[in-house]
Amino acid sequence: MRGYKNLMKKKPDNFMLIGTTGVGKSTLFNALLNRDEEVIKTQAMVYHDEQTIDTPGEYLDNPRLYTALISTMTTIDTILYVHQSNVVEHKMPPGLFTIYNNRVIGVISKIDLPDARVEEVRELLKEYGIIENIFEVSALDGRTIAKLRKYLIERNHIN
Ligand SMILES: Nc1nc2c(ncn2[C@@H]2O[C@H](COP(=O)(O)OP(=O)(O)OP(=O)(O)O)[C@@H](O)[C@H]2O)c(=O)[nH]1
Ligand SMILES: [Mg+2]
Repeated sequence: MRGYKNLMKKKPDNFMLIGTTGVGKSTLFNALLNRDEEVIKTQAMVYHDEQTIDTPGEYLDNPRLYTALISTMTTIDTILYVHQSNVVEHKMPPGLFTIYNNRVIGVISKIDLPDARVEEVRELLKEYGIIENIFEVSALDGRTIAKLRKYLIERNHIN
């Protein structure tokens, strides 16, 4: 029990969220960091405590804005790539996540959606080179977020 309480006090750090518009990045960001804030559309990079960064979906949707993502990657350890569970078409620029030595974690979001295609999205993530380290989350199920949160807090002790 004490271990659990300590974990709840700690916050994950040193990560950035990347994903196309509306996939649930900011909702996840707030849940991971226990931020009790209303989610509004992200218009610019949002920096929070200890190098935690939320990014606008447009930065991935628009190739002219990749440079903003890429320069931010140099400042953090872990990329959380968020992909919505019911979307199976998306063209990711090859190698975007492997430019630097970032750890990359895949997050399949909104798994509560009735038309979720989680296994197909897993296959897609594999094509992007994300094979292990895939988490399935729903903002409606705190346990799914807690699992990812725990992993992020403990990850530096795993490797
Ligand atoms: N059903 C469902 N809806 C969710 C979930 N997570 C987020 N949403 C909804 O999806 C919409 C977009 O969520 P955001 O967190 O703003 O998405 P975002 O990726 O930050 O979007 P941008 O800032 O525009 O890039 C909101 O209406 C959220 O309430 C989820 O797990 N399940
Ligand atoms: Mg957002």
